[in-house]
Amino acid sequence: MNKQPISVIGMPMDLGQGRRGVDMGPSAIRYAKLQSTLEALGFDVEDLGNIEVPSPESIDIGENHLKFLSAICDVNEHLAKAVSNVVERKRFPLVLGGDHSMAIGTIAGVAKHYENLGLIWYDAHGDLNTGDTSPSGNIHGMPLAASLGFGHPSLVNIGNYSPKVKPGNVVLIGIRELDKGEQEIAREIGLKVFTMHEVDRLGLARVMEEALSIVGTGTDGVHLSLDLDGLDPKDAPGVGTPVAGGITYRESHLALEMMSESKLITSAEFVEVNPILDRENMTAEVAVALISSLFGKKIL
Ligand code: B3U
Ligand code: MN
Ligand code: MN
Repeated sequence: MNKQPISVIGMPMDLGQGRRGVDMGPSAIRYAKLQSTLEALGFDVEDLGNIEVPSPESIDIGENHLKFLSAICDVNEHLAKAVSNVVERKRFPLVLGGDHSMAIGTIAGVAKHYENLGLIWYDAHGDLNTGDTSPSGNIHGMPLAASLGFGHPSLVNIGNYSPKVKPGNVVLIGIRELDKGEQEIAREIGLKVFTMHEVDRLGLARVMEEALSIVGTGTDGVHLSLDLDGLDPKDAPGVGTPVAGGITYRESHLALEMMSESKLITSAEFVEVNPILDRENMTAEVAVALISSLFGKKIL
């Protein structure tokens, strides 16, 4: 078989935001038949189980502008090691979440294996806050900033190195909500942000062509960090912070199909699935459908 084997890791993280239930995201995605779907596409798939994450009720919240900082750092160190092991074994890391603060760990585990990692951030939000700019203190609004080297030193230095990615190797897609501090940092470091304005104006196909050309130039790997709230809440209702006016189900399939055709993607995570807020596991099923497209499912 010439298809790269896949290793699934669950990250039942729900310390990075305020709404309970996103810790059940990995179970919901597995229940939506992730493994058998990928096996039917011809992949060797192993499921490494979940990283252990304490429940928010059992630990101290700590400082209000960086809620659960210490526990989030601990579990992200564990995730980074698990992900790094998968890359060392030449398998494709597919990480299931879990709130988006886990991306700090996933990316820490991946990026040290690449000189120049590209990064696609598919999300309604920029996740570019730091403890100083965040309106909520929720760390799931900070992982892209941390991966770029901005924010609290303990978040920035997960895996003992920083930064994980360079601004010129990053694209954001689907963005429609940015806090003031996030706008400032995005402008300051010249991030390529495809907001919903560009999606509507250019069409998703053109946005993806441009995005893939940016992350595919001068890089030696590309990580996909896909927050299900990047999709429109009508298509993916089971998320903690839905924002109207998002990327549709169909457009998202096209996006993932184009990523598959590009053969650029070397690791991926699908995050923020919250079964408690969902309707009949719809959002987890959307995640599995999109994962199938990423791994080359064709209609004909
Ligand atoms: N930007 C806001 C809201 C938010 C970020 N990410 C999500 N929501 N999912 C914040 O709290 O940083
Ligand atoms: Mn996010
Ligand atoms: Mn989001």
